[in-house]
Amino acid sequence: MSDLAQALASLEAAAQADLAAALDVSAVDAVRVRYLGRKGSLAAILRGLGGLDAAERPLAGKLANEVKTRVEAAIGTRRGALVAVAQAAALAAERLDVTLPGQPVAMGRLHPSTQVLRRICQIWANMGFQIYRSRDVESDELNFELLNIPAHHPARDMWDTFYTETEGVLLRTHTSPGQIHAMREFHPEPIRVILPGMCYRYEQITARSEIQFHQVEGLAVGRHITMTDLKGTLISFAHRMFGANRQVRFRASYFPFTEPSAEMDVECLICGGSGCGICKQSGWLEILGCGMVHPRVLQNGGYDPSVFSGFAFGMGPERITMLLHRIDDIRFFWGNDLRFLEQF
Ligand code: 2NL
Repeated sequence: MSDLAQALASLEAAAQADLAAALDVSAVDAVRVRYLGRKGSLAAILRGLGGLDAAERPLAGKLANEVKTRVEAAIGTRRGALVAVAQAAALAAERLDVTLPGQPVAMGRLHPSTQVLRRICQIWANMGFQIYRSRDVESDELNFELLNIPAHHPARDMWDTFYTETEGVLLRTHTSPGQIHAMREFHPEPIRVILPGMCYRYEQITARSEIQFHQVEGLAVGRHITMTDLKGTLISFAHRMFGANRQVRFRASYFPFTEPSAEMDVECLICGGSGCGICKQSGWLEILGCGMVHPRVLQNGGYDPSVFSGFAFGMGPERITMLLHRIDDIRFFWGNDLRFLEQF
């Protein structure tokens, strides 16, 4: 019996010494296996219990269990201390330096034609025009007929059209059908609206023409609106958009929905009027089309043309963007080439 007590005492002492020498968690786990494991020292001692007298066995078992509990507790304490040391070391080693410069976030930007579109709309909003939005899918009636462009009329050739498989439903070729919606919504009140939006034309894609592009159209309807209102308002727009000293001229033109019709040019932004490749030596750049709203179109919008008159205009922000930034190919706009887009 005293042999057994002796063996247990020296096991406990050896385990304590090994624990003190264990410098990391895996060394502690090795101590547990060595002394308390199935093939460990304690198990070997317990196997020797069989040779004791039956009377001595309970006391021997009690002694062995006490030693096991103490060694178990010592392992737990040592293990906890080493885990804490390892955590403290990791915290110190991996400390976050909040003063390091951050990873820059890749910033997006607005598409160049969106930037110009918004500038145009801002100028018109400042001049008292309300922004009106309208659908991209339209009826033949609104896109053409109510704008004084009947079927089979030669003027239809001005707009190559994407038709849907539904009879009479198409992609708008200009934002003008939205102007009819606006007139029908607000008549007989006078209106000043600006209509930005995407338009679609069934065309060969080249450096100068795309199958989709934006248009910004404007419309003013009221009593006693005359051609001088049209000219004064559009000249004011041109001065705000291209500079207060820029010369402006109007040339007679034709649109089915206006009479009379005109085109407005500004002095070339590149050469200032002396003539260059951009303005084809003319000194002028065509910026927009305009005119006095045709009486039939006024009527289709719900206004009495003997009381009301109005002017309208339309411009292409992509074309204006090309002139402002000297972009020589319209296909860049929807080509999604970052080398192009990141320049703006
Ligand atoms: C161009 C020419 C223009 C209009 C658009 C318009 C709309 C209604 C009535 C009368 Cl509802 N006119 N719009 C008028 C003249 C010219 O656009 O070349 N745009 C890029």
